[in-house]
Amino acid sequence: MASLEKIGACLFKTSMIMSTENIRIAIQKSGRLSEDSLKLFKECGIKFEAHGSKLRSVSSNFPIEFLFLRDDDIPGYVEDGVADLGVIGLNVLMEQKRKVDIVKELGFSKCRLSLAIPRNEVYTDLTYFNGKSIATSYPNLTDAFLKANGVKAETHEISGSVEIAPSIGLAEGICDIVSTGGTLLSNGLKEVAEVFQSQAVLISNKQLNKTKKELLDKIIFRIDAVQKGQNAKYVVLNAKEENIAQIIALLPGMRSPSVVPLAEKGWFSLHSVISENDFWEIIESLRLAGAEGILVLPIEKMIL
Ligand code: PRT
Ligand code: ZN
Repeated sequence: MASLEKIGACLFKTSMIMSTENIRIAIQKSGRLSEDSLKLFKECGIKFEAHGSKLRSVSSNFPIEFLFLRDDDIPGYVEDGVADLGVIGLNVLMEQKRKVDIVKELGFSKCRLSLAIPRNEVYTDLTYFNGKSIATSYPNLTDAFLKANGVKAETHEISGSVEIAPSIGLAEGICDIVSTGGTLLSNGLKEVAEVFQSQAVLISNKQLNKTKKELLDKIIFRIDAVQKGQNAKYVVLNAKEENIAQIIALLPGMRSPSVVPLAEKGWFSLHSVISENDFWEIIESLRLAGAEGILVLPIEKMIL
């Protein structure tokens, strides 16, 4: 039979677990932000279930609870405190003008809000839009842009399929989200001016308590590590001793590269971390400087 002490200790532990405060984060249930949002938190080492009709999921290894919502509802829920955090496109956030903090740019779902007109129209500059009608799902961002540029146009808010507005005579131009430009092209339109650049951002309620602020700091720390790892590559190469100094001078490592002697006398292996872009720029110089057997490996996480 279990002793009273053991039962007491057990109850104490249970109440500790129950009193742990979860931070609540709203992410898009299904759409262009969903997959990358799920991937990001999984790469941050946060375990949770997200499938099918699930609207809510509690992590098994981090005090966080996920709410799966329509993207348009996320800024409002974060402003009201129903959720503490949210992942949302900057375009939706700025259009809604909600009072929340943007705590991190997440670097995915990149797109732009642009003005577009029928392809056969002659476009000179923004004055083209004076006196014209523009269909958009982003009337606030569009009006602010037109006003800032001294253009007097009429915006018509429509909620979807904005790109067909000119062909059905609803408006003379549109202001819509563009990513590859394929949708504009297939609707006989051309992009003429960029209004706003967007990407997914992590937003936070303005009044997080101390515990939730600490949890947010932990989440940001993990996201930073994932993001740094994504931009960096681990490079391993071999070189003769006499070429080491010149090769090191080419490698912008975290501190200085590690130089490890190889079994063959006079040869060394160099290990360093560089950004992928830097690597492509210096690859030729590395080879000319005598680097051989160059390996480029992905980095999962990077903590500086
Ligand atoms: O159902 P729910 O309300 O949650 O989602 P939604 O349908 O409102 O949004 P969703 O999933 O389409 O987009 C979510 C967010 O992804 C947007 O708010 C943007 O921040 C971002 N994003 C990135 C995009 C695009 N790329 C994009 N290409 N949002 C929309 N588009 C659409 C655009 O409206 C146009 O119809 O794709 C078309 C243009 O794409 P291209 O590649 O042909 O130029
Ligand atoms: Zn939406």
